[in-house]
Amino acid sequence: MSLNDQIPNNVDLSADRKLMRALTRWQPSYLEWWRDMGPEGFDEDQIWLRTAVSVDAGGWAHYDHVRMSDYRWGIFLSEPRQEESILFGDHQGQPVWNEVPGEFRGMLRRLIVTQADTEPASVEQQRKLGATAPSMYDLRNLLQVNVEEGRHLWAMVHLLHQHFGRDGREEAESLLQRRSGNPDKPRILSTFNQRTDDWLSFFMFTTFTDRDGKYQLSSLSNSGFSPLARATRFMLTEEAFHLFVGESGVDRIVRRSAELTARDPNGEASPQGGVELDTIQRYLNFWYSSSLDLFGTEDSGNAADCFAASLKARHREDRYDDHLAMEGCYTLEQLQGDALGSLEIPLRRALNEVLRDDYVRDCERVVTRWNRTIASCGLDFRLHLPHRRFNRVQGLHSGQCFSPDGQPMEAEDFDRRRNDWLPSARERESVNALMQPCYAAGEFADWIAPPDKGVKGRPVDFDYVRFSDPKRVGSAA
Ligand code: BYC
Ligand code: FE
Ligand code: FE
Repeated sequence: MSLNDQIPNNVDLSADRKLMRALTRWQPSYLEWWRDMGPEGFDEDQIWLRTAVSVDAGGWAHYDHVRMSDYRWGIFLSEPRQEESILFGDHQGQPVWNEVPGEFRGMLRRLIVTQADTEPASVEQQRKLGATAPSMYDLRNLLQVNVEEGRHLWAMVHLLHQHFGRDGREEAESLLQRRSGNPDKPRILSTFNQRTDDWLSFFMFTTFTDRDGKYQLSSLSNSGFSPLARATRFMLTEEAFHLFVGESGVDRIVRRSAELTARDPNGEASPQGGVELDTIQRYLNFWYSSSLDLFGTEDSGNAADCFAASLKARHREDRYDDHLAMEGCYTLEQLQGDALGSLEIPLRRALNEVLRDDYVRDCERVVTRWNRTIASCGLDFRLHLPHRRFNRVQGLHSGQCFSPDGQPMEAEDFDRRRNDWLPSARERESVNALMQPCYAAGEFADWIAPPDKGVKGRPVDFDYVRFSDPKRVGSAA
């Protein structure tokens, strides 16, 4: 089979011999990485997966049972918009670029590599989760997310190979060499070196960290560099599912915890085999604060430069009247001495924070939905987002201690309260102890409620996974 057949694409791959050659060389390394670092233990099983086969709004994905080891990752760019001109920044109004502008080569490469690096990182973080899937439905969703993050890596590597020559090929190799959490060759961004060993972490990650992905991709989707804009626009259509997995996954845990809490004589979920609502809050605090770090520094020259270069816009840049962002200031709150003070910076330097503002609002909506579920079980307990200063390790508020409501505090006081606000090692162990596989069609682990409906019109008890070894169904192997 030729590479062109192996890689579904709409970039006329077969016509570009040089690109074909580069990708043909990279593909074996990718497959080796996938075998070593991709989802563990399901190579021979048939999973009901969607595969991107075109960019048609109506039917871009094909759903079928696929043997994991036969999965094919495609390369797709959204169709160009007609008569496209650059929407924002110093090059506003000029025709979009189809080639890399020489003066922005370094900046663009850095953006693409940073984006690319997160994709395999997340697959590595999720490598072992299949062994403890709470259901066949959830196992299928995990593997769906994994193959799509793999495809996102392909999308970025395609850009590196096509537009960055030898540097691009070297970067593409390095993307397969770094490893999440490895102190010698870590992934680039902080959150992507954290462990996601349990399904509560996985659902928090897909809620909060994939949502950073949505906002970063959204701001790249108007890039003046058209191939990046078109690649990220198509990635966003897949991202929606990852966010659904996270938001609905946490919601189902919350529902079960609330039901068990309401039923328990002492109002606790854990004696009933569930996750405590307090524990869910602490996991939320951890993943949300870590994901806030992914937006970079509040006062950022990089962000200003990328916007000026018309490479990285704001979320839904088309909403704005002024696409230059030269006028106006942004006021940041910052610790000055012992007290909070304000700091005014030019709008362009504040664009990381502007993007974070949109993200925070979106997260608030999600938490409101989870709280509705708790209320429907008759409990007064409510989840909430911690303040954006809480537990930050990047930017203006890093290296300082703030309570979840954003008040400055002494490091010793923070350490004393740490286990009230963030999951302790013991708490992680107790969550991990709940994680036992439940692989029979239509059955679910006790700590999570079933979903309302199945995938793409299929019932909840559909055989989303056909195990090559039928003994695995129902076994706690
Ligand atoms: N950890 O001005 P600064 C996704 C670095 S997620 C470590 O603050 P800038 C996905 C920064 O790189 C979306 N380092 O930052 C989700 C810089 O280093 P250098 C991923 C960090 O550049 C789930 C230095 O600190 N996409 O797709 O304005 C599953 C100071 O720079 C961190 C993107 O991120 C951190 N948290 O903004 C799968 C889009 N934060 O270069 C996938 C591309 C900052 O001086 N990336 N640093 O050595 C960007 O737009 C920007 O690089 C960032 C940072 C927004 C990340
Ligand atoms: Fe992705
Ligand atoms: Fe994602």
